[in-house]
Amino acid sequence: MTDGFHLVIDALKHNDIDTIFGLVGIPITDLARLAQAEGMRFIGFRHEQHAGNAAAIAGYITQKPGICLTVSAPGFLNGLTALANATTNCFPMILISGSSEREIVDLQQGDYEEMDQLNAAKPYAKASYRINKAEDIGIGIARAIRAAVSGRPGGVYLDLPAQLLAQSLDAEHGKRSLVKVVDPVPRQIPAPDSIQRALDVLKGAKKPLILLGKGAAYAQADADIRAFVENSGIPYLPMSMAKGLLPDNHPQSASAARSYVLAEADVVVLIGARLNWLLSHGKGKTWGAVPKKFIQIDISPTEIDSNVAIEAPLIGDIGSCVAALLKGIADNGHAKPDAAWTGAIAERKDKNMSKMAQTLAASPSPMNFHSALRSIRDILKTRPDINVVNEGANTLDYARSIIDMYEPRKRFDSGTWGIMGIGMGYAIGAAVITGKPVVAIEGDSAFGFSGMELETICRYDLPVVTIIFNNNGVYKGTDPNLNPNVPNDVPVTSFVKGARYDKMIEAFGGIGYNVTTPEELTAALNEAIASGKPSLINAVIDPNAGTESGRLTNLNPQSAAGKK
Ligand code: ADP
Ligand code: TPW
Repeated sequence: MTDGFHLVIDALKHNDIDTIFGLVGIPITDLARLAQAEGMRFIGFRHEQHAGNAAAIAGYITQKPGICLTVSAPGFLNGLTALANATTNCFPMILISGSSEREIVDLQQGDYEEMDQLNAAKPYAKASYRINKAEDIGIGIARAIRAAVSGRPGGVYLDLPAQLLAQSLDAEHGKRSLVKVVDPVPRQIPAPDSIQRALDVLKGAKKPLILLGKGAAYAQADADIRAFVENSGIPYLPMSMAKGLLPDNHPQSASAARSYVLAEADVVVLIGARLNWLLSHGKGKTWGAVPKKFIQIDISPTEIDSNVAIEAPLIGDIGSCVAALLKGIADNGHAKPDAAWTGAIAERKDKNMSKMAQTLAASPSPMNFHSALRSIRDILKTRPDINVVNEGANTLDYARSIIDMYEPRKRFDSGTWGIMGIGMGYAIGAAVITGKPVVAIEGDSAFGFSGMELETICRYDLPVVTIIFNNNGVYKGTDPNLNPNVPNDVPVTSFVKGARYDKMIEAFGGIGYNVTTPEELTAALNEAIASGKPSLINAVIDPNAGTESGRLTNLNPQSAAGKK
C-alpha cells in the first residue's frame, strides 16, 4: 500500500523537483520529513512569506516551479503574499498548503485553522486547485506544474486536505497514477506575418531602441538576444532584473543615457518588459515628444495594447521570436542605426558617466550611499558569478544604477510591486539553487521585513553576505516628531538610532561587521566573501543622505497633487 504523503513526494520527484522551501506544522510535518527521507532537500524557514519568496526566485532562475509548503490558514496566508508577488512578477512557483477537514470548513463549524484557502488564493494565483483523492495526486501535481511554467509563468496554489494525505491506495495503482509532464514549457512560435510586420517597422526606424525586461532574462535565450542586439547595432536599455543579460559595460548599453533615449527613440522593441509604472505606462514626459512606434515581444497576447497602442505585436516565446527576428535581419539585410543617433547617445553617456564618477570618488564623512556603493561595486566587478539581492528605497535606486552586472539572472530585486521583504527569502533561494555566493544590499527598513531569516541562513550555513545601509529609518533617519501632545514620541519614519544589526547574526553563529568608512566596508566585504560564511555588514550611512521614497518621491499623493 501507499498513501497521500508518499504520492505527493513521488509525484514531485517524478517531475525532477528536488527542493521544497517551507515551514512545518499540522498537517504537513510528516510530508516534510518524508521529503527529506526520500532525498529531497527541505529548507525550513522562520516565516512562510520568505519560504515563498525563495521558491519564487528559484523558479525564476531555473524555469522550474519553486515549491513552497505551508500549514493551513495562517501559514497559508503568510505564504500568499509571496504567491501574489510571484504571479505579479511572472515567476513560476507552487504554494502547497495543507488544509483542514472539508466537511467542517464548508459548514463553518470552527475547525483548527479553518479557512476556505482555495477561494482565498484564487485572485492572487495564476491557477488554484484542490486534490481530494489520493489517486488524483499525480494528475493534480502535473496540472500545477504545467500551469506555473507554461505561457506567462506565475504562482499556482495547490490545496491538500489533511484527509488526502492519510488516504491509502494500492501501491501499484499509486505508481501508475503518477504523471510526468511532457514539454512543460512548450515553444510558442510567432506567426510569420507578425515577424514581417515587426521587421517592416524596424526598417523604418531612424532612432531605434531595444528594451530588455526580466521576461527576456527569464527566457534563457541569452545568446540569441545578444546576437540580435549586436547584429542589429541597436542601443538597448535593461530593466533592473535584465541587467547582466548583456554585460552592463557593453558599448551598446544606453543605461547612462536612459532619459535621453526614452524621450528620443522613434521605434522601441520591448522584449519581455511590460509598459507598467516602471516604464511610465509608455507615455507622458518620460517618453518625450518624439512619436513612438512599439514592437512588443510577449508570450501573453493580452499584454499587447495594455497602456498604449502597439504597432507590431509579436506573440510567442522570446527565444523563438528573437531567433526569427535575427534570421529576418540576416536575410533582408539590416542597416545599422545612424551614427547621428548612436553618437548622440555616446556623448550623453560619457557626460553622465564622468559626472557619476565624480560623485562616486567623493569620500564624505559620514559615509553616504554613493561612497558605500563604490566599495561594493569595485569588489563585485571582480566576481561576476555572485548573485545580488537588492531592496530599499534609496538603497535600491542607487545600487541599481551603480552596481554593474555581467551575467544573466544574477540580480533579484523588489520587482514589479516595489515590494519590501524579498531580501532574505530571495537570498536563501538563490544561494540554495545556484550554490553560488549572494550579496544582499539592503536598506535598514527593507531588511527588517525578513531579518529573522538570518537564523535560516546560519542554520544552513549559506554563503550569504547581507549589507545593511543603516541610516536609522525608513528612507532617511532625520524626520521630526509631529505629535504636539506627545513631545517625545517617535517620528513615523524613525528607527532606534545607531542600531547594531551585525549583532543579530552573531546570535546565530554568523559573522558580524560594523563599518563606518568605505575602506572598512571594502575590507569587511572581501573577508566575508572569501570566508563563504553567513555574514552581515552593518554599514553606517549618513541619516541625512537620500530622499523620501528614493526616486519615487513623485508618487507620494501630496507631491503628485503638486502640494509638496
Ligand atoms: P520588467 O519588470 O523587467 O520590465 P515585466 O515583469 O514587466 O519585466 O515583464 C515581463 C514580461 O515577459 C511579461 O509580460 C511576461 O508575459 C513576459 N514573458 C515571460 N517569460 C516569457 C517568455 N519565455 N517568452 C515571452 N514572454 C515572456
Ligand atoms: C511590503 C513601502 C517602500 S521603500 C521602504 C518602504 C517601507 C523602505 C525604505 O527604507 P530603507 O531604504 O529600506 O531603509 P533607504 O535606502 O531609503 O534608506 N511595505 C511593503 N512594501 C513597501 N514597498 C513598503 C511597505 C516602502
